Amino acid sequence: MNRNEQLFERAQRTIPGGVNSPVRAFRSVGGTPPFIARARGAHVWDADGRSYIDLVGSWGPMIVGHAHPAVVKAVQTAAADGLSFGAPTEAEVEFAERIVRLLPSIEQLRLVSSGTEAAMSAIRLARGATGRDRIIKFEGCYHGHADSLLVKAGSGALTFGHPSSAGVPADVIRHTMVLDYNDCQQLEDAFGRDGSQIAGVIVEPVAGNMNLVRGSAEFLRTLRELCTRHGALLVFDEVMSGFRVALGGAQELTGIEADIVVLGKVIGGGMPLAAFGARRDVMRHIAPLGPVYQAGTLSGNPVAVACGLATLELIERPGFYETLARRTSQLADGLMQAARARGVAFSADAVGSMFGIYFSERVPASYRDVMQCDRDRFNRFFHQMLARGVYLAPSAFEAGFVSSEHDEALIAQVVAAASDGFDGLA
Ligand code: KE4
Repeated sequence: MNRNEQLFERAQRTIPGGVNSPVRAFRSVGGTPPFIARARGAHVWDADGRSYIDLVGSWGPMIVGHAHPAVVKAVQTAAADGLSFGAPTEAEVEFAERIVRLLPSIEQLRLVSSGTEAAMSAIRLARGATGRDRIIKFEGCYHGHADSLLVKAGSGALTFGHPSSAGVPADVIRHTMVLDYNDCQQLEDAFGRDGSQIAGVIVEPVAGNMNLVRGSAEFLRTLRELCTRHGALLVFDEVMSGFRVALGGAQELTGIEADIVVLGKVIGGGMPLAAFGARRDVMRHIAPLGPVYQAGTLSGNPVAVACGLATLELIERPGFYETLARRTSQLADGLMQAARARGVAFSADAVGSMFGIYFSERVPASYRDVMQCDRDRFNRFFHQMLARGVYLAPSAFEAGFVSSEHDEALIAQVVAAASDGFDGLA
């Protein structure tokens, strides 16, 4: 057994599945996950010393690459002054002011430690601010593992969700309605029927948890109009798309302004830091100002905030997003050309520096489309790429991520590995 296999066997004795987050266990792609020993720039190294071009980027946070010197220095400096105080700090104020400047729809925000916590708090805020209970989410969208959001759709029609996890009582999710992503008619029907009871709608405006699926302009516009008309709050879950698809996130890209924005991943630069924010008239409901309780021992942790601030500093540099988007498009186009040259049914899409790869003739526009993609071929391709030193997300239903450290030579290297990988599929 190699070191990864030894560690995986050992890990499974004391950690469920050997991992601290299920997708890391490689259960959908099979095989043994590399245990990462270190990372720098666009590369990670496993316990056997093998290096990989990393296209997972810790599932999104590492937009400036791993162990960026300026980020590491900021973390080391902050850590040397203490790890946690449970008290306000100047850095949190600076951080909040920067987010408010970059995302005009947010006048105030609250920092938390994970995207799950941010999304959970946003739902509670929508309910508290409107005095209503019902929420709408969409099949294929993931908003962390809070009970009321761990719900998958029943059929595509207007339906009340069924728990997608044991341990979630039916009466916890009876207020959660699950609709089909990008289906405007279902939205019209739901609001037509229950509009006055809907506290909010939570959506990934650019979905990345059913693989990459773009929210259509009509869908997002309809969402915005219906929420406004019925007094429901539109919650953009931008944990993945925030500061990833553009500096202003999906709100900039789509021109649609949300009532509450959920953030995570990039804003923490790889450390436990997430946030939810809104206009002042919404945030005034949050304790200690208002009756919606929300709290956290490590919320706004000074070391995590230092990491986030250093990352936000770097992504504001002129041309950062244009270069990222260009490189990511080069990757998507290169993969499609390689597949086409080998007669492999394959498509790819890129939104900013998020990308999706699909073993299907066309880019999916819905959860149903995604389910038609050839998952087995993806799994075989995944291992072809891993064997050639390219680390893709270990699931056919996840997006990939390019960082500023993925230069054109590395993009070309990934495309070359894919060409061999497509050959290997044949
Ligand atoms: P966390 O609690 O994992 O920080 O964030 C939850 C979350 C909320 N909203 C969106 C849009 C998200 O993508 C996520 C987390 N994304 C997954 C990747 N698909 C994290 C990876 C994992 O679960 O290990």
